[in-house]
Amino acid sequence: MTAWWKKSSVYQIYPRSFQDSNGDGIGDLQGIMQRLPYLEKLGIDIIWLGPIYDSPNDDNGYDIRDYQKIQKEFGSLDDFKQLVTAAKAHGIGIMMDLVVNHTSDEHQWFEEARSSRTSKYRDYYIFKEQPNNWGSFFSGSAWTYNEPTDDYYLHLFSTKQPDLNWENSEMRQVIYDMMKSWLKLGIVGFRMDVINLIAKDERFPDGEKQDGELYGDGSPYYMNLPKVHDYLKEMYKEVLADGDYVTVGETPGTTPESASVFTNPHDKELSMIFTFEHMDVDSEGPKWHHKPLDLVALKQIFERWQRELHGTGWNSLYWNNHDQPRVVSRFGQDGKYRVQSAKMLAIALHLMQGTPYIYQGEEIGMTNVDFQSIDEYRDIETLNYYEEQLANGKTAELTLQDIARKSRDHARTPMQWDETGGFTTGTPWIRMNDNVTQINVKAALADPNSIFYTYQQLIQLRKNEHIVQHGTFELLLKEHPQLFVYKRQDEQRTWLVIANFSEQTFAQNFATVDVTQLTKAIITNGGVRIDGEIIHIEPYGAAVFEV
Ligand code: TEU
Ligand code: CA
Repeated sequence: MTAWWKKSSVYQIYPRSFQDSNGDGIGDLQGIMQRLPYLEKLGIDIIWLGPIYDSPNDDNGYDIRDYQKIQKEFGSLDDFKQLVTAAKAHGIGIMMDLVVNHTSDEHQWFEEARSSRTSKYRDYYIFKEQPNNWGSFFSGSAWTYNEPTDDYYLHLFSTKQPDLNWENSEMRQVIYDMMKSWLKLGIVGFRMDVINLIAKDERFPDGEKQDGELYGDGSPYYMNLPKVHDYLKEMYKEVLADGDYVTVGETPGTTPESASVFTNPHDKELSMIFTFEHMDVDSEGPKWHHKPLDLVALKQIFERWQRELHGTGWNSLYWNNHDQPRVVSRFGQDGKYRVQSAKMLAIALHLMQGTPYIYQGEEIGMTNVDFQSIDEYRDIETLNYYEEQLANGKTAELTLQDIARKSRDHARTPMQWDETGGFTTGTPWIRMNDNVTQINVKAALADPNSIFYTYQQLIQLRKNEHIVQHGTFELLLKEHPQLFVYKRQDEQRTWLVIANFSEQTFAQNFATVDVTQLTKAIITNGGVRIDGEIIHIEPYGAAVFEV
């Protein structure tokens, strides 16, 4: 029997930016409920709900103050229960974000831990007399001095996100109980934030330092350590074993080889993981250092993941999430070819094997934002980077150029529901994209040729077609710098997927495919035409054919 989530498509909601129901400018649970009919129309099976727990919002909910409480801006526990029930009535399951690599520094555990060396919560966190040289993901040292106990605590992310100590079995048990209490409310699973960072090398060695860098790279000592697998197996046994849940681990720095350890069904760790390899393809070193997309490299990455996990584990497929710039602006073209390239990107991704994730607004082709100054940004990673660069003597102008490409805030502006916004009656917590007048849900639903309906079709293909769920993947034209072409094949059928990542036009023939036999496209953006033995591919054209 195929696991149910192998036919499912997931829709990610960033609660702060999806729908405000009470005019305070912040999205909320009642707002999400209002939009369930829209999500049902799109056809998705699962909502991945960004963190909605009580939080001081240093990192928009990824800094949790109380795992058992709903953040008051988002509503109440009753609202949450209502949402789970209402979503179910629309055929949608709720997957919660689980953030257990760290808590907020305002979590009661940490407040007690930092106040006395004899607190029982001391050992829930990681305190050291001397910091090592690790840098934090959000700039600066990964260690902050704690005055009351005259030592330092570890935070791989912001100073307000102290890392939990997974060596502590009592702490682990409390986390497992917390997870069970949410599962009891009827959610279908968890998306686990940086779950491959929870185990640390207990020696806490300095990391290697590049010339000119302030901090060492600690990742070999906290990324994918063997103990992560012990913890995940334990978690599975304690929490997940007696239900048919879906789990996805967010795992930066993971290769296909380690991914099959996380996701093979025998080891009982996770249903699937998020890779970052295809997200790193347009940067050199740190994410801010841009380089142009190398399609050949991107195709190689997809091919490796598709091949390595086929039959051994399970892939997740994504272009966007709340940490990434908008894909149509990044790997597509958000001007003249916006609609065409957004559909092309959707087809290229959704025809591969794995469970696809659609980030809010992707289905209508939302773009990056033309932020005017640093004051318009809200994200802590962005703001810290800006300050750090300026302190290091880089100009504001150059720093803003980096930020304009990669800031996480591109993903976090309000969902564009209609030509006036439709997100809030008040002032949104982060500005709306000016192009809302053209790009919005209302317009998308009214246009039968919109990007929305391509996503709707792709979601149905995923649900219904064995070849999409289980077929093999074979990359064609490996060295072609603009065309992404692959075959899917199962016992019965062969499909050919063609996607043009450029503004160029191609007249292509194939050594291994009899083009004259290709029939009507299964799905297309209209940019591919067959003429005898030649396939004509227009700018950003994409189509899928049965061979
Ligand atoms: O992101 C983890 C992660 O790897 C980030 O550092 C990522 O590299 C960065 O956002 C890219 O710019 C997760 C969450 O998705 C993110 O929103 C949180 O800020 C982070 O964990 C800490 O909880
Ligand atoms: Ca609100």
